[in-house]
Amino acid sequence: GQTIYLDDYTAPGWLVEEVHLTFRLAPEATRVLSKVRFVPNPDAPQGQFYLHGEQLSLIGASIDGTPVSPEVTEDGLTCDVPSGAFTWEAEVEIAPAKNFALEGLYMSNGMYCTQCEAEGFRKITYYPDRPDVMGVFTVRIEGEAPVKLSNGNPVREGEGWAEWHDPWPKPAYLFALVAGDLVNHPDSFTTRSGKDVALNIWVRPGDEGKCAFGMEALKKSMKWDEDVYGREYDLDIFNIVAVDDFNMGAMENKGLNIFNSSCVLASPETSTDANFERIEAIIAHEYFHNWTGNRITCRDWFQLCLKEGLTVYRDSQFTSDMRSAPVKRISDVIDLRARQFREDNGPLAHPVRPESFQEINNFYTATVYEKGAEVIGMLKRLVGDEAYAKALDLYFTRHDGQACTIEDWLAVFEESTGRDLSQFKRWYSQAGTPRLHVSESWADGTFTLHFRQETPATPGQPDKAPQVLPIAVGLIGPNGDEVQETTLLEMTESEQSFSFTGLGARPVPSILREFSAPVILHRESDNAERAFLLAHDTDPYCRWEAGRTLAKQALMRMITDNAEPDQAYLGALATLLSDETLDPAFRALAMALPSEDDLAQTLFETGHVPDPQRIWEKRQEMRDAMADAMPDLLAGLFAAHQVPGTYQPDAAPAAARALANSALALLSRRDGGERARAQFAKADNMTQELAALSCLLSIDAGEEELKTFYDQWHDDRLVMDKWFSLQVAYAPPAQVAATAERLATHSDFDMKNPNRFRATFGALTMTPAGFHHASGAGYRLLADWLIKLDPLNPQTTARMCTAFQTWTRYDADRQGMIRAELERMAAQPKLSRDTSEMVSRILA
Ligand code: HT7
Ligand code: ZN
Repeated sequence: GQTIYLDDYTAPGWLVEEVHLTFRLAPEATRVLSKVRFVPNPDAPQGQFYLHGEQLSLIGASIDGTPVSPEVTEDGLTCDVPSGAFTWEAEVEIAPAKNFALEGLYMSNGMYCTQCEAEGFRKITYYPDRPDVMGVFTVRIEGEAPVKLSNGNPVREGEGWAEWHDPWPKPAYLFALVAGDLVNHPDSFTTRSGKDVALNIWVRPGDEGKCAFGMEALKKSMKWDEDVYGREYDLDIFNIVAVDDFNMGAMENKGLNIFNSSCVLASPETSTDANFERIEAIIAHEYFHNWTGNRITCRDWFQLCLKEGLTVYRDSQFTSDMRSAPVKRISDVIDLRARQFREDNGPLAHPVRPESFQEINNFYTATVYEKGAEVIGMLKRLVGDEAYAKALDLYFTRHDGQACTIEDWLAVFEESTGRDLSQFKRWYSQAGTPRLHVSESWADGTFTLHFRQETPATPGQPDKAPQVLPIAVGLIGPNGDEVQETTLLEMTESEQSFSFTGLGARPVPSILREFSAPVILHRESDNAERAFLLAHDTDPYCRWEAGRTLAKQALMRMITDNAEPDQAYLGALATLLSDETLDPAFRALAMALPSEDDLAQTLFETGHVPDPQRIWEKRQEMRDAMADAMPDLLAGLFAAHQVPGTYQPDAAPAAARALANSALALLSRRDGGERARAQFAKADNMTQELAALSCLLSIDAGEEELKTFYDQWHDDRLVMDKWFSLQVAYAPPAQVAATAERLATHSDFDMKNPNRFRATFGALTMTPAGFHHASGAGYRLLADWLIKLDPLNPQTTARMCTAFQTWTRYDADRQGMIRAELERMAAQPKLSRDTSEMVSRILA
């Protein structure tokens, strides 16, 4: 494949003033007529006129009304054009019903919809499909579908047609069209300057009862963005559409957000607490893009983190404000380590701003999104809240309507704070997770922390320079009182020491409070000290981290030395769980053991070869030990956190359910599933029903309930996704691959639906002892299905290849088997660019 480099960026020769599109919709032969006013870019040489276009049949084209015969290739066309402004017209034909890649214009359950980010618009018509070309779009939709939607405001409509006009210039990736038999859940919002905005969530008939929660989330997001960032909505209407067949979570098209139905439809009966929280966050995320992404967009796709890192950061602030800030922070750290650190530690590591790619769709990654958000969090920590607000105001006023770069972003911070951010900028260019080593010394009332940072080599980056690390630190005295409240240390050198003077006794340091930088902290410590921090630290993240480290050390000793479950850990955990002053959600998080994948990585980094089966067994043994060590406490927690009355998805009842269900999972290991069976039988909401069913399946006792669940929910596609993944996730390791294989033959399995494919095969890859089973059946099955999916849906196929990214951790046999599967995939004659890039990067 051809590699594209950030350094090769050149400005577009031609800019777009206006675009008029007419769609004559038909499943097999949609006609798209385009009329585009091009003007020469005064700041760049014009060069050869080029329009992107893929999988289009060109019917005809003209310039200023005169027919032309462009030179058409597989990925675009060139044409001789006048030297001044001109009007380009073209007619193309496309077949949305045959588009299973879910990019461009496609059909989902009889409904037309589009997905254009990153480079999908070129599958709709010939156009300069790059984000730095922004035009004003007017769209006419012709067809039988009763509902026809596009970006911006509705202009006119008649029998069989509708017209939309978006006054805000936008790049083609934000274009959207939806047409189908849809019903809406309407509402409205009055902006702070008094403008009324019509709000709609459009869904398939039958789903209208699942829109209310999403609508509330939207209104909360609109209000929050006004209150916290001073950003108001800028059109008369805001539409959200739920689509069943979708490659990702949702898409922020201007004024017409399109959502994977799993990320917007919610009801107590069919959605879990986790689903509700995720839906609220994604609605907020897409809405926030209206300013960070749409009004200010990216100059080129290398700048993706400019909009994604900032918008993830904004949605995490929103969730912290709506729910519990400490719980959100700890959950984000868990996710970051599970996804981004995993990426950073392997062959797919890349900088937050990549410098080259073959297929941009492969760079919608945890590094661009989640590490990109961490970088913004660090910047805010370093400059302070007030300076951050000032810099953001400057960013919005200076760059409104522009396509920007990370340089533009950092410049507003440099100018508004007077800080030199040249070293900080390494966070955008250097891949890999810094390791931060810390040791301490104590003399004459002075406590000194000695830090050393190093970042391991990553693909293409053998040597790393020191980064700016904001390290939030507090000190706890021997009696458990905080003797130094949180202070921010700014580390810039490879090695650096910081002293605290005038202390009466040697304190215990609480380091990296709130997880102030995305690093891996290495510090010699012992169980007594960790238990002390778990009991006394005032910072919830550090407190949770002390517990996690205790658990991890205990599990590591069980795996490497055959040690018994650590009583010190079990005792400290019991003390924490009994503390009724602590948020139940925090306690539920503290009860969760480090994941199998986390343990595998730590084993690998400490010179061991991880054995997935043994890791699984030892985690099970620890869970049995937890159940045995505190049966009364668990029973008490379970009983005390039952939530009476009507189900509400809010943080407080959800937290109680989380704690009760964590207790239930352990209790079920010893009560034969009695409590879980009772909970399943009487559950009136999906959180309780699913938790109970999971408990039963995990003790190999849920056959009956699984059938009941199927009978109850076989008509609900989102609940059926849960039915598919549960069975794979809770199968005994030796049965995991066989279960996924069997489910793929079920009449409800549909490989064309990414949610269903992920429910089945994503669950396989996220069940390490099953996926990495010594037989190799997991590897073979995944490769078989990725090979089948690739010709239909390259994006989802490529994304799921990441299951193999940790392969070099494992033993020679497993490595050999994985390599063979990757090579088998690579050898497929027509492998997509997406999958081919991923496979070759993983193998490199
Ligand atoms: N900006 C969007 C990213 C995206 C996407 C969404 C749906 C389908 C395909 C897609 N490719 C890229 C989603 C977001 O970050 O908000
Ligand atoms: Zn986004």
